[in-house]
Order: sequence, then C-alpha cells, then structure tokens
Amino acid sequence: MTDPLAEADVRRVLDADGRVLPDAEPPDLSDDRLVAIYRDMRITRHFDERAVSLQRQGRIGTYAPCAGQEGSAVGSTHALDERDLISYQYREHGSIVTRDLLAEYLPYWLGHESGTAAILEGNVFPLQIDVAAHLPHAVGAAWAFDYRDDDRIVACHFGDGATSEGDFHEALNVAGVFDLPTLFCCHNNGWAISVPRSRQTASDTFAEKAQAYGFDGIRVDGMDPLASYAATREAATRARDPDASPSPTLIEFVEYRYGAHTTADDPTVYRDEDELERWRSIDPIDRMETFLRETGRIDAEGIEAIGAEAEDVVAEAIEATADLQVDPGEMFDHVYAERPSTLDRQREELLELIEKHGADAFEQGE
Ligand SMILES: Cc1ncc(C[n+]2csc(CCOP(=O)(O)OP(=O)(O)O)c2C)c(N)n1
Ligand SMILES: [Mg+2]
Repeated sequence: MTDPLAEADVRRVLDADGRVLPDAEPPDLSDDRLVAIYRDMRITRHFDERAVSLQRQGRIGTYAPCAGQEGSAVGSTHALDERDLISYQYREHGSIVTRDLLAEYLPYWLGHESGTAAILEGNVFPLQIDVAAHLPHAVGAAWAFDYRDDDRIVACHFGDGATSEGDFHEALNVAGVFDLPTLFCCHNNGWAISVPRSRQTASDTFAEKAQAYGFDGIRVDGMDPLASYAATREAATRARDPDASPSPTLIEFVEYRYGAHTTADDPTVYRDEDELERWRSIDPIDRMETFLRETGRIDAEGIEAIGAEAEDVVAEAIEATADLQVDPGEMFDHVYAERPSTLDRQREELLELIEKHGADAFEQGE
C-alpha cells in the first residue's frame, strides 16, 4: 500500500510502519507517558466505535466519528499542561479522552447540556458545531491569559473547512497583532463533508496561511502521534515564554477521517475506497504499537491489557449515563441569558408536538 504522505513535506518521527526515521528522534518522554499516548488513542478508537453504535440504537442523535485522527488529538494534548485551555470543533474526541473527561462528555452527545458544562472543569471549552465560530473566543481566552500574566496557553482545534470562514482570518489576525499564546491546530483531513481540499483553498498548504498573520505555520503528519506531540510541544514552549515572539503557531495536521463526516453522511458517494485504504496503511495506533513493541516498551500482554482497559473505560462512561433522561425543552435554555417570548413559543410548540407524536417521530440529523 502506498504511503499517502511519502512525498509530502510534513514533519514525521515515525515512518509509515512505525519505525523511527533515521533523521528523527522520538520526543524525550518517559516510557509511561509513551504508553499513555497509545492507551488514550485506543480508548478514543473504542469510544468512536461505541458512539456510532449508540447512534444506531437511537441513543445518540448524530455523532462525528474521529477514527484515523486520534494521533494528532491525543499527541498534541499530551504536549500541553493540564491547565492549558483546549477549544475544539466537534471531532477531536482524543483531546477529551486525554484529559480524562469521557464520562463528563458523553452526555453532550446524548442530548444533555450538562455534557458541555462539565468539560470546562478540565479546561476544555464546549465543542463548537458552528464551523470556526470558536476561534475568536479561543483567541479572546488567550488574550485574557496574556493580560493577566498567566502563563496558560490555548490550543484551538478546527478543520480544513474552517479556514474558509471569516472567523478563522479574524482570529489569526488578532492573535498575530497582539502576539497571543494560541496554537491553531488545523486538522486537514482532506474533506469538509463532501468538499475536497482542492475546493477549499488555492494555497499549496494550510500551514502557509500563517505567514500572512506574522507567525509560523508548520505541517505535521497528524497520523504520527510522536510528531504531533513534538511539534505541539515546541509551539507550546514558545507560546508560554514571555520573551519569545511570535507567540502563536499554526499547526497543520495532515490526516484522514476513515468514517463518515457524521452518522448522517455517506462518504462512499464522494470518496474513493482506494484513498481510504492508503490512509489506513499509516494508522496512528498501529504505528505507535509497532514503535512501543519494537523498542521494548510493551509486549503482547501489555497490548491486550490496554485493549481491555479501553473497553472498561468506555463501558463505564456509557453505564454512567444509563439513567439520564433527555429533556428536549432544555435546548432553548442557554441561547439567551433571558429567554425571549419567540423562543418561549417555539419551546411550547415543540413540547406539544412531542406530547402528541412522541420524540421518535422527529428525524434527527445535522
Ligand atoms: C458556519 C457553518 N457552516 C456550515 C456548517 C455545516 N457544516 C458542518 S461540518 C462542515 C464541514 C467542516 O469541515 P472541516 O472544518 O474540514 O472539519 P471536519 O468535519 O472535516 O472535521 C460543514 C460545512 C456549519 N456547521 N457551520
Ligand atoms: Mg476537514
């Protein structure tokens, strides 16, 4: 199978098979931390499978699968301090797993407002379905840290599609002008639903857009967790250092989503099976497993134990939500500080319709 990034100018530590490249060094991390990166990716992959199945069972309305993209989300989050803020789009579940927030987060996908508030405790902003709308908020948070001489930084995740929104350009411009400690983590998975990368930008890369705002842009193999870690760590160290400038960095993680855009999408209509198979050949979990195994950091038994742990962690998070009752009226509660009468009316209408036809009568989708 041809490595899809063989010719690409992307930073890598591991080759397509998971062996350290001759001109690269693995990041200087303890064995425990390296194994934790692998474990968090396994938990994320398993969570993804279970979430898709919960959607099929009707417990989740719509879900955005992340399989294939665990390396960048998990690797980059391990490179932050726990007090650093994460602001993300909707597919970077690996960041949530790394912050150990799965049980707090799952209720969001089951339709509970509590799932967004709870992850704030772990310094993660609520996810953002409105593409790129979170970028200005992330920069605002970075500005607040800077203003208070707090050395926390912000890692803001978004997709390639988000770079076509005005919010992207406004946010990067402000971060550049005011030199704010923000890592812009662009997950270039080649597609924005069915829109290919070639229709998203005329630039050669997403990383090079950073030049227009006065800071660096780097391209990383996002399916290489160690390169994702190393690139994020370097950018984070600079962002945190009050004497270093420029503080922001745009990191383009080049990667692929194996599954559908969301459970409401059918990618076979616009993507080709060969493309998918090529990207699967550089799977982040397989590569990390090879690295750990061949460097003597884990054996078959350890791998099996982590598989069992991943199942337990996800099962526990799901079990913890077993008794949660969804209240559809809740969705109107947090739009305004005080609900206007127009929303009161919509809420009443919805509750009356549900009373009459039952909640299942409403088709759920994006
Ligand atoms: C402002 C806005 N426009 C359109 C949509 C519909 N929409 C949802 S996801 C998406 C594609 C986003 O693609 P990308 O940023 O590449 O992220 P990915 O889904 O690939 O992770 C679109 C157009 C939206 N949610 N928000
Ligand atoms: Mg995309």
